Amino acid sequence: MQTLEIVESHTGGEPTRVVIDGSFDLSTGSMAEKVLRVQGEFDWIRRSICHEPRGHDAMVGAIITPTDTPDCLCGVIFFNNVSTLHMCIHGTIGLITTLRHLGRVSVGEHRIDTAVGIITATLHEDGLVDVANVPSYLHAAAVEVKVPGYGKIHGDIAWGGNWFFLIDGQGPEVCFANLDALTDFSKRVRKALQLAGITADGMEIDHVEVFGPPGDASKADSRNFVLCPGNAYDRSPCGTGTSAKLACLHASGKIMPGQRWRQAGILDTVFTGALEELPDGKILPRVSGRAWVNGKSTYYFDPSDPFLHGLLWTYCEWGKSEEGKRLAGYFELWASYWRAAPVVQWIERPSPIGQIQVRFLSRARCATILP
Ligand code: PYC
Repeated sequence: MQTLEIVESHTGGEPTRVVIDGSFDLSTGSMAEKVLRVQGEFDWIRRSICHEPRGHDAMVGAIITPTDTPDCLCGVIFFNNVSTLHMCIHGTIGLITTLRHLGRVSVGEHRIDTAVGIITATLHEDGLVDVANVPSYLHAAAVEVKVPGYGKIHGDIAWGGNWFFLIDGQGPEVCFANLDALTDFSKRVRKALQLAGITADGMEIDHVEVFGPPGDASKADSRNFVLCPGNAYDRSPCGTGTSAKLACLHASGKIMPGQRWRQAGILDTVFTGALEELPDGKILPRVSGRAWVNGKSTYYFDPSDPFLHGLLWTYCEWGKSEEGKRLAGYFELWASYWRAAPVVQWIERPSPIGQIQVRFLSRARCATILP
């Protein structure tokens, strides 16, 4: 029977499942080609890890790959409940902590190949991991977007290994009690960006990061809430989001090389950031945090299990228009390719567009829930 070996960890509350063994081969091709293969041929690995019944929406996974890039320990491809991620710092901290747990790395610097470039992770004796990230930068400052229910919101668009829309001091107060309100606000912001056609040079801004004052100013400089692409919130302070924040602070002259920025997340766990200036005006962020290994699993793939690769659970928002219905038709074709059957639900909202939610379940499960 097919199996996957997984080591589990969390970094400041955000989980990472690292695949350490399994029956798949990613030994050839560039990192970009490997990412495409993970998105297609090996998407079952992502779904098995991040979808129910084994996973949940906040789950992040990582596949270790060989790499030809000189001096690199390995390659890594991160993914979440909707797709692959460009980069992930909490996941890198989890990866290095996992490899140390397995006796595969020792204290010191390790270069790692990712979908967006080479990063360097430094493991310290006490378990702290520093990640020197990919070059980061502010793309556009104080971009205005009209958000239904909130009016005009201003945010910065920045790259920190993923694309972020960073909002400071607007929207619901950034505290754990406001999780639902922060999620709703951030989803509306992302939708408004999409509807207004605001992108980062054509790339979707799929993370929204809202900032407020820290709960305890002796421990952090700021607290954030980060909405991830699949609508889960980051339990950690989000390392790529912290990198994007460092780029914005640097662009507005609020932080200098060598200064420290302590970013708390919504659970008040903290990542510490600092930066170097690069000759092209970008910055090189360095983000530090700790992870804890908290499990090890063998996944079994019994062909008679209707959910062996997880519930295929996709959420999309299209206008309730002929175009939307046509796209829903494509989904049905796509689902039949994956031997799943979609349940299409129309959800009416008081917004300029209607929405459809498409849920894919295996045929066996659908038979029991479809009217
Ligand atoms: O820590 O960079 C990060 C991250 C990205 C998405 C979730 N965590």
